[in-house]
Amino acid sequence: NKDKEVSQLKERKPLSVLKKALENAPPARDFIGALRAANERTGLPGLIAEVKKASPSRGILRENFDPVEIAKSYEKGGAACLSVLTDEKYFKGSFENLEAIRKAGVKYLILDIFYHIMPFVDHVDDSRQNMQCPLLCKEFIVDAWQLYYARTKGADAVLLIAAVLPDLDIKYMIKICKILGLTALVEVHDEREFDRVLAIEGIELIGINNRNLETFELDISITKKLLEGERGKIIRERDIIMVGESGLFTPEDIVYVQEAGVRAILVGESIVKQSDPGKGISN
Ligand code: IGP
Repeated sequence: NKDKEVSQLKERKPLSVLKKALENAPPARDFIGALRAANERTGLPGLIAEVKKASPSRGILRENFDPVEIAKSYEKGGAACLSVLTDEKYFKGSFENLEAIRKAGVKYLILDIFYHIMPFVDHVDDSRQNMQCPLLCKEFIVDAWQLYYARTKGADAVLLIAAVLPDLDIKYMIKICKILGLTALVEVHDEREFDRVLAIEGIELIGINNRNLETFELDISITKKLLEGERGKIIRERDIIMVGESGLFTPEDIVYVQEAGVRAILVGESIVKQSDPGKGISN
């Protein structure tokens, strides 16, 4: 099964080649810092906006799918971070999309107007206009090679799914993430997974997926259920940032998970379907 999951990475460059490529790479961006800052600034959960073309449960979500346009629109609309599906098999994503978004420039209207009326002011277009949002690589990660690979493609954070990874693997991958400067978003769906993850040292960011990855059943009360009582207390004591993931559509849904204790949310379907995805954020 593991082999099946990673077979999409048809050609695996040797680790030494990836390490070499990372020697001169700029440092990863601060994913958690961006979420905290957005949460403090707005009083609402920081938004991780997902660039998602399709899903196994919903089929094609957007016909004219231009990942870079969607990403720019999200950033302008106020997203704190972006999540980019790279899994091809189930979500029709790709690492090319991740790389393209990392390299894309955002045109800031105000700057454009400023340089238009003051053309004699020195400016370097491209570096100044790179997108700022840290990027989460949304992939089924089952081995450390994928962490290095994600980092060479521009990821600042990766998803580690407790349902598919034994504790030892999570611990090991978290160590590698720290070495690479990557943030790990560790995803859980039930009490058992949550307790396993809470027992691991060095966890800073945990996502509660409201969708069961096997049955696709969706229930946002899972976020609330998992954060009640003792577990919620541990989270607050350790200042772990919780992310409410999946099935969030209305302002009421967002208030609901915020009151349950999340300081960030991960939203795909409801915004990627809008004709203007960035505007979808404020609606
Ligand atoms: C986004 P939604 O319901 O807003 O489109 O969900 C995100 O939570 C979802 O894509 C997701 C996911 C995952 C996909 C969360 N965890 C793990 C694949 C694998």
